[in-house]
Amino acid sequence: MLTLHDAPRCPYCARARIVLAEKEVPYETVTVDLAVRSAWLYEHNPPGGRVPVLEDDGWILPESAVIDEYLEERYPTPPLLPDDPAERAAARLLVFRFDDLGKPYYAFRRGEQGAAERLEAALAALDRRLDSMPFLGGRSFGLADVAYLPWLVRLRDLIGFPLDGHPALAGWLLRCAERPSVAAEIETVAVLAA
Ligand SMILES: N[C@@H](CCC(=O)N[C@@H](CS)C(=O)NCC(=O)O)C(=O)O
Repeated sequence: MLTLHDAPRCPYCARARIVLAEKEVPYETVTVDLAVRSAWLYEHNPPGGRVPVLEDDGWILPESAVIDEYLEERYPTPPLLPDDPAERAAARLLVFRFDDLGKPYYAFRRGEQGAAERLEAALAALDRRLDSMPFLGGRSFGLADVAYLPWLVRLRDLIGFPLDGHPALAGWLLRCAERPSVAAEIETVAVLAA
């Protein structure tokens, strides 16, 4: 049995939750209070004791992007990376470059000057990409979408950041929301927003 050390408000944990739901893998959840993290977490994911952490039969894996790749290989059905090597690489590149969105997102959350403009620019880059393809990773939903969705859902539903200027991105969010895995995450965020 898998165990996910998880925090509902953590978007990195959401990456793992969405992949586990896509693959319909049963797992147990250890809900972590981010303000009071256990010695276990610091010991097994030093130095910060961050979540998510996945346990698979006693074997321990941190880092959301690595967890998602592990789940993809361990549970290949349904596939969340394209068959074509070049398309797979393009999807991985997008995950690898997540900080292009993450940095301005967290700068905006911290209220840094100029962060809203930098965040708009990052959203515009995603919007341009989605002008020519239905999903961030290409023709079908996959790990690249999972890598970005939790932040976009929080921007839209928790922070109220307008996405009106990015119609392809807003459409992609609606398209992804049709999937039970993403709908569940939207529900998690709605509870946080309530
Ligand atoms: N690079 C890590 C980042 C995980 C992360 O920053 N998690 C946050 C919660 S959203 C955390 O545990 N923060 C606690 C802290 O940094 O003190 C990943 O992708 O899993």
